[in-house]
Amino acid sequence: MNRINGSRNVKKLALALCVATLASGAIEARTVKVTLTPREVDLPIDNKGTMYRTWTYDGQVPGPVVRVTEGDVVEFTLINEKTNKNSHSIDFHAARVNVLSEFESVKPGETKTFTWTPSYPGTFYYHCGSDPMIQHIARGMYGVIIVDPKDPNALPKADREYVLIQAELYPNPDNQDDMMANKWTNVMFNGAIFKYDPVHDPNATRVLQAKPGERVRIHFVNAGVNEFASFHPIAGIWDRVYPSGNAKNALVGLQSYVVGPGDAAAFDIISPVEGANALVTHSLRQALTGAIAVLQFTNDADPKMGRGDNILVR
Ligand SMILES: [Cu+2]
Repeated sequence: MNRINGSRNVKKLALALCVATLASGAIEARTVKVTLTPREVDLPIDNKGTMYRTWTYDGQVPGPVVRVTEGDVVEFTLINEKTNKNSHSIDFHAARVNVLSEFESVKPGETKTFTWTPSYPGTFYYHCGSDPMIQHIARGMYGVIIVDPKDPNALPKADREYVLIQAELYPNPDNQDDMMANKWTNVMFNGAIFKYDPVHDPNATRVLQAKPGERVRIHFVNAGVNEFASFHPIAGIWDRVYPSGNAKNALVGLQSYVVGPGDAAAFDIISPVEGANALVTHSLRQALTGAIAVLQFTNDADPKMGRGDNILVR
């Protein structure tokens, strides 16, 4: 294109060729490098700072938010540092690859790279799949990958976005039998009990924020490992629910929507009034042991909340 500098007609032809190339999909796709580094570390699992021996991506539970666009070439690298004791791996639910090669376990001290292209937009789960998978996930090896649609107008524009990832807490992370027997004590959003709920835990210091009238999109992932989630906004209604976060799956005016283990959906909510909604898993043993997040609607909501890095509130 840069070398074409002749008459206006030549420029028109060049533009037409360029558009045709775009339409045929032959134009070179954007390459995005994504690296995740498993780390076996102690992290707090409640607002008081009770520590738990987690296995993580990048030392965080959940792992980092991975965000790409439909059609990108994702060049992914997993670095399992030699200081780790266990093999780890990645399973991107947004990927269509060979499970035996791309998702294979990587030993401590080894690195794995593979390339893939997300062909469906949406909100997807990622997790470690190394044996025993139930323990690697229950210890904290999970996160979200958001694949934005190629068409920027496919979804109504969200004024704010938040990520909420649900997971059960098993008190002894070494006891795989308890995980198999579903003996959890609490259900957490984003790796801690009542993390965003000062109503049920006075030690909680964080809430999700937005202004009345704003469209708030919750990227909700159920990392399980065993329980289904019936996700409901107390004192609100989901304006739209998009199973797997895909615009073509739009559901309208729902009170709750079930997200199974290993599944994800995008939930849009708009509040006409100031006040709060409590986002809960309406299975009450789950809600009352930790799976409640307060979404506060105020006209002076912090403009940084629900944007940029603050879509997953640490
Ligand atoms: Cu792992």
